[in-house]
Amino acid sequence: MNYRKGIVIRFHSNTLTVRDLETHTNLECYMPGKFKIQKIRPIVGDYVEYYIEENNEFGVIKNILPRKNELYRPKVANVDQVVLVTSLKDPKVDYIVVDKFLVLVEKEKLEVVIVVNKIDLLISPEEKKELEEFINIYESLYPVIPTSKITKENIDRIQDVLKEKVTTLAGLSGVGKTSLLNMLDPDLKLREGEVSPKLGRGRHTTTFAQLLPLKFGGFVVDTPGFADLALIGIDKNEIKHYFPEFMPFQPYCAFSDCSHISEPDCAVKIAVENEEISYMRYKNYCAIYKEVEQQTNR
Ligand SMILES: Nc1nc2c(ncn2[C@@H]2O[C@H](COP(=O)(O)OP(=O)(O)OP(=O)(O)O)[C@@H](O)[C@H]2O)c(=O)[nH]1
Ligand SMILES: [Mg+2]
Ligand SMILES: [Zn+2]
Repeated sequence: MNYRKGIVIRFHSNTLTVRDLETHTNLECYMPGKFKIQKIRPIVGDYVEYYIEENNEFGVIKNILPRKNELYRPKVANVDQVVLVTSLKDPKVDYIVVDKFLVLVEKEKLEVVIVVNKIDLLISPEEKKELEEFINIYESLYPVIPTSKITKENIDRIQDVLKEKVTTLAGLSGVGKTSLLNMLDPDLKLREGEVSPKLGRGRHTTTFAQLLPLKFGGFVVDTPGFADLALIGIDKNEIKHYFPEFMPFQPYCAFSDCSHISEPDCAVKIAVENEEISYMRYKNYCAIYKEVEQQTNR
């Protein structure tokens, strides 16, 4: 039997859509009962071996190949990177939301690229300064790409980032994730939402996860936006490891298990005072630490 290789891009009630890795065409496949018995269920992003039944236009899943990784929200396998989309106006995304998200991404050991969208809305000197500050804080840690749907700034750079990779888009509702994809590949014709003026945030326009094949190669998951992020399954003592800028200073703290919160002779706190670590990031670290601590004590 000659098996073909494909990637699961979508689910239906009884079948799943598999995109063949060689022909780049889609085929509806079903799973033989044994997968359910073994409790293995393919998820979007899974690489599968399948065959086409004789006289049948359907495919049959033969084997699910081992996963490189598995994201839970959205449920996707084999993700190469996460693109975190954010904005400084309409909606004004709080830095702590960005930092919470980065903690989760670091925990999963995923590559991340930060996109600051809607920069066309930043007109006043204060707004422009805020963008500058944002870039200053984050670009030493992660790639940061400022973009706009209106001016089309840096859209080519986003394309380079997404090309030939499996990417999950993430970010608060209304920051323009879907808009960015429509700009990159108008054939996708995804539904964009309006930011509700009352709430100053979007309306969760995108509601289900599927892998979208990009015309220039690669796949992207256009995740529904979230309103806030819950830090579930995280220990307060591991959070410091997800702030990469703390690493060079950590060995010089007086206590080897220093949490950098209230211990004396903390090299991280000294680095914050000397402006070698961003005060904003440190403040958010403390807030995230306390939030997780409260959760666990409840
Ligand atoms: N001014 C401006 N508006 C934008 C930009 N990008 C997107 N928008 C608008 O912002 C609104 C929300 O955009 P979406 O692309 O639906 O946002 P989303 O992140 O996909 O939202 P969810 O699907 O709810 O998570 C739409 O009205 C877009 O037209 C931009 O760069 N500048
Ligand atoms: Mg969307
Ligand atoms: Zn310390």
